Amino acid sequence: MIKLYGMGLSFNVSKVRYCLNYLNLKYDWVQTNPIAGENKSPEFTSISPTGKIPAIEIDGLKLFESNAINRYLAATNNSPIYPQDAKKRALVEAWMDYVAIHVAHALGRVLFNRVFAPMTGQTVDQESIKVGLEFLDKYFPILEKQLSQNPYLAGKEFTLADINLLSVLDPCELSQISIDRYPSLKKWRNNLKAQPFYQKCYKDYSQFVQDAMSTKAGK
Ligand SMILES: N[C@@H](CCC(=O)N[C@@H](CS)C(=O)NCC(=O)O)C(=O)O
Repeated sequence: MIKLYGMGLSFNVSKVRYCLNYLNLKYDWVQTNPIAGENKSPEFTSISPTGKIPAIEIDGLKLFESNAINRYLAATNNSPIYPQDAKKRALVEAWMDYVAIHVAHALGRVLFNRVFAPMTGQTVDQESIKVGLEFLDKYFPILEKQLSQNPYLAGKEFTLADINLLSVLDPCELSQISIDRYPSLKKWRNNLKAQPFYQKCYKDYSQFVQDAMSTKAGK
């Protein structure tokens, strides 16, 4: 049985859960909460040397980094969401990288300072919020253009790149980030949010936060 380590508040964990669901793979979800320091234990760092969630144990392999995990899951299941064709695969990789390196980083600034810092009593950095929003104002139009010309991020087919972006956008409402100005992006998102792989595991992100605050465990 696959073991997935992480907690619902992490959009990187959601990313892996969406992929597992899409591929119809069953897994045990081992709740691991960085807010409670559970990512520092020797047991966990033997699986994820960076101490970051998500991590996974599968077929004797201990793997971390959400995109690497999803690539492994899709590749070992011969799924077209990670195409075999080198050119198609390269485009999927390019959009995965763009989302993970640029979009997620900018959104993470806003999420951290508007949600996690107040939740955990850390200093809120207003400048970081401003910079994050400025970057998103540059990145969202690029995603909008791509999705106005293609049904999916990497082209005609649904791929890992879509799972990547979908999960990264999950905290938008909670972080007061609106994508209303981007109709193609919004339509693409609403369409995917209605799919079974998403519906099966998505619990409204704000509910995760409320749970975290009420239990103080963040699970
Ligand atoms: N690039 C990593 C990012 C993982 C990440 O930042 N995880 C956060 C939660 S979303 C975490 O574990 N933070 C705790 C820490 O860094 O100590 C991935 O895609 O898996």
